[in-house]
Amino acid sequence: MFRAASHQWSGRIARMAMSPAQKSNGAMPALTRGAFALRSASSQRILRPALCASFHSSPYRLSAEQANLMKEPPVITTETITVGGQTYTKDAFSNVTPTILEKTTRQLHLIPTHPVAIIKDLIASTFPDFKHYDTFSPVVTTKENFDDLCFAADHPGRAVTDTYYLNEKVMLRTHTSAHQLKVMTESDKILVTADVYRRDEIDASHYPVFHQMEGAQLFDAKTAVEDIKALITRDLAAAGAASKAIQTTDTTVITPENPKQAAHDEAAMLAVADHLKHSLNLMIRRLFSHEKDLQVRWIDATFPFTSPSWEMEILYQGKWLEVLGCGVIQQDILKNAGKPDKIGWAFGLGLERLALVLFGIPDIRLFWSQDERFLKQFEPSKIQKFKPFSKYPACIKDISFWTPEKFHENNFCEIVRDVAGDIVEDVHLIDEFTHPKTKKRSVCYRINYRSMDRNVTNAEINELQEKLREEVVQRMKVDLR
Ligand code: FA5
Ligand code: MG
Repeated sequence: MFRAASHQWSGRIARMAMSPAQKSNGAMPALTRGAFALRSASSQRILRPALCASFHSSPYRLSAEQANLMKEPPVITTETITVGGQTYTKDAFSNVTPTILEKTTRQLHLIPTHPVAIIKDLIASTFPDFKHYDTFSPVVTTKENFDDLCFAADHPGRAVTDTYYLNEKVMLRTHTSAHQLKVMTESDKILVTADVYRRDEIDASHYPVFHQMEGAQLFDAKTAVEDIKALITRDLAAAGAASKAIQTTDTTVITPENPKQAAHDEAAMLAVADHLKHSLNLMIRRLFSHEKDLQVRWIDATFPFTSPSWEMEILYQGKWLEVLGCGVIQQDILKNAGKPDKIGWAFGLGLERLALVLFGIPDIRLFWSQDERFLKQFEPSKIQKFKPFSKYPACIKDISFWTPEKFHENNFCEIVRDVAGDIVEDVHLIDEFTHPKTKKRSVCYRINYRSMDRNVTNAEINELQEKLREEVVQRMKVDLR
């Protein structure tokens, strides 16, 4: 299975950092490859409005009209990409594909009967006095997604292998944190829900488009300790309905690897960290109030925009499933938001990951199903366990090739996705070796084809596999074995 996990943005991941500039990868999708030749002075230009109309009170907030524009089919030409009523000039960074852009029109978190929206509402109800934004455009600048959040220039998250770029300066957000700075200037208690996009691996809990909810709460740095004590006491008194059957383990300690920030008073930071974990534990207890024997644990993490940082994991089907990342906000971000005298926490959680557990949905692809047997099972504000429709047989195919010099698994995955879409259940690396003489590396990937809603025929899959073999040769310039 692909285990690059570069989006975990964690210090635990020892992957070489490469910026897109360093790593202008040769294996770009067919529709964008031509863009390399088209790079010119004009490619520096970004955000050329195609439909100027009434958009602009805030570039961050979609008006009702803009939300409707998100539903218009995006258009990719050899020179431009039009999405959400805006046209962007392509350049060497442009790697977003039609399959992915089409997803920007779906807005699952805004469909009240969809599990992603149901879970969004349930979580939001546990943060009742937070200001909730859920209609921000998925198109953001690299400044918003990375620079404003203290990402180093060579952070792996910026690589074209990991992120969908419209062009050098404009991209599909990879996390809801891209809106943190802006919304924190507006309020001290915020939630942001949105669709996010990542070039990632393919399996039952990873999908290139998913939904996150961001939360943040700020306190006056001087009175944080007392204020938080009062808040926690109040919450615990009111927490009667939350499940006590959940077993939560937290063995994390503040260490130099996951440190307090120099700008912070220790007592205030510890109070904020306490309130953060308390709020998220309470949210989980409320959300899973009917669940028996749920096991939850806290582990250390690293994010450029928080310190100390943690992740929460839930034991699901015998494995620890990471559901959220969080931490104490970097003080520089609060300074830039015009709030230097505050201290605060932030979290970002994966809505599908929680929905997998809550609704018992076995595969993340199902969230994108248009099949009524899926969609008709859910009602607003209600948690009901998913009733699987019959599991259709899998069809397994292997593909082996000599890797090119700049091979990245995410590029291969992208081609699989483009050719076969949601019919692919997962992709595993099952074999690799390096030729002793030529030093060339050979890989063998196993592709598990299985439709969620119908039987697939061997002939149909053979055709897809053949197409995949052709595309892999053409786009990645590899030799098949
Ligand atoms: C982030 O995205 C941080 N922005 C979270 C954060 C916010 C940290 C604020 C601190 C403060 P991460 O890459 O770990 O972190 O993703 C957060 C969550 O998104 C994960 O815990 C997981 O639940 C979900 N997630 C990540 N990748 C995928 C994927 N490919 N498919 C589905 N869910 C995913
Ligand atoms: Mg993570």
